[in-house]
Amino acid sequence: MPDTPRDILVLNGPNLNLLGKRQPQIYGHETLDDVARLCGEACEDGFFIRLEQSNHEGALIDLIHAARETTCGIVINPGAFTHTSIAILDALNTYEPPVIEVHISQVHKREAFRHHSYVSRRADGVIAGLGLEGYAAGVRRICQLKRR
Ligand code: DHK
Repeated sequence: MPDTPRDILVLNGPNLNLLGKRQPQIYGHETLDDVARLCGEACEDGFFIRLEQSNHEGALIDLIHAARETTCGIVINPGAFTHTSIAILDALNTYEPPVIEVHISQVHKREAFRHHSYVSRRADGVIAGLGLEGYAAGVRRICQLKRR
């Protein structure tokens, strides 16, 4: 019997590699390294953070597939693929453990095309507008669900 996975995948989509440099009035001045630090701090003992980012839809799907047997939850900010990608939704539908969807900005206060999320049809929780704290909240939620 293999050990139960204790890794949490924190998965970031397109343009989030530029966090801290990109439209800081919307996304803030903190970087993806800060996301990693905050998630590490939020992670309970016995759980581990694996942070990934890609600008490519297929690469994100491959990372979700690879996470199926090796992680106990995904915190995902799909970036703009949130609003366009049935393929990422389908990949998440192959994944059994908890999925928490995070948006740094409050997408519902923004353009109408950001109000719809394909990923929300699968997500067990959705967080928007809390800045980077949303990632930490997602990690805390997965630890809570998996320790039950
Ligand atoms: C990030 C993006 O890159 C946008 O395309 C989304 C999301 C919002 C965020 O708030 O983190 O619309």
